[in-house]
Amino acid sequence: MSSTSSYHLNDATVADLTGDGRDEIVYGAMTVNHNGRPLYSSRLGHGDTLHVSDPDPSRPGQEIFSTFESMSDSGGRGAALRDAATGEIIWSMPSTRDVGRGAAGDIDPTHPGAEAWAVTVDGEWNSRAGELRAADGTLIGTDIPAANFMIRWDGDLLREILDHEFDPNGDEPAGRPYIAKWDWEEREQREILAPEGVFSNNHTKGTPVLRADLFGDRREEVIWRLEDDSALRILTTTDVTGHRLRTLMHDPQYRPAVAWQNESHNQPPHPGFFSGTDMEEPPAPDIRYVGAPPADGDDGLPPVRSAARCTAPGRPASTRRCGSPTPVTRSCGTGNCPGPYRTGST
Ligand SMILES: [Ca+2]
Ligand SMILES: [Ca+2]
Ligand SMILES: [Ca+2]
Ligand SMILES: [Ca+2]
Repeated sequence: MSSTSSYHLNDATVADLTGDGRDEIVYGAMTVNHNGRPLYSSRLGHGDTLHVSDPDPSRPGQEIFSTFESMSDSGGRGAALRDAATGEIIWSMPSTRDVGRGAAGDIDPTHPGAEAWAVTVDGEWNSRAGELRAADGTLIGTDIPAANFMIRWDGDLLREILDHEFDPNGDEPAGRPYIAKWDWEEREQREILAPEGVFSNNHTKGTPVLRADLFGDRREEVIWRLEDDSALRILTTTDVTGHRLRTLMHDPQYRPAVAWQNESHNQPPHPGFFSGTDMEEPPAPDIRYVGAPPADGDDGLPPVRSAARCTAPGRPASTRRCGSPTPVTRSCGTGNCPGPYRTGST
């Protein structure tokens, strides 16, 4: 771990990046494999933001968008998108300073996949100057939305901006939160909700108490504290939607993300699939309660999520997938498992 330990971040994400059904931990530039050993280090150094999901569904697997603090460590990269399983840098945003804010989510339906943006110009927490790039790295513009936090709020599948107004020199003890949409034609954000009576947390980060799909309709509720700290208030959207998905809390990557959302430098939770305009319906998650008996035909092992599928003799083509960039030895029925997936038991 010595080669990777100096490249931590202020945030960590739990996700199965290798497709073997076992979670890795992304701790900034350092990614730890499910067995506790380093998977790789991107060697891009420390940074303040981390977004792990599938922002580019045209590329296999997940990608990681993060920003960086030391330009000497990152080689002059203020932010980068990298392959989550290997650390390969796909594209990056140049900068000359600590880039403390960045985000990635689908905010522009005219570009496939999610967009990513960061405060690469002046590094200020509330800057609207930086780079906004499409998932393939195309530079869309240098006007950016707020880069603190995001939410799934209204009826469409795009991501909304969750941020706050904050005057560090004023009398007000905390930030005034708001939700906004990115106007991709005018290239500016427009507020759609500015709730009265509540404050945000965390100084210039301005995060809510929690933001998650609590009520199960794939949109996200947001919890803020009352101005006098006497109670919490849960707000939910009233917008009608024609887009129907399972609750995000059934996604094995999103659910723990709700738990780590408030760890250190808060980050918004992401699912393990692309979420946005023209998204494919995510497959039903293969989950069960701890201690529950296995279902018929279930070998009791975790599902494997990658390219190849396991087609054991005497058994229909399964939705359980067998390929993995990392060789693993696991039971696969009675055989015929391609690639690194080997017949046998652990
Ligand atoms: Ca894994
Ligand atoms: Ca991808
Ligand atoms: Ca997009
Ligand atoms: Ca939306």
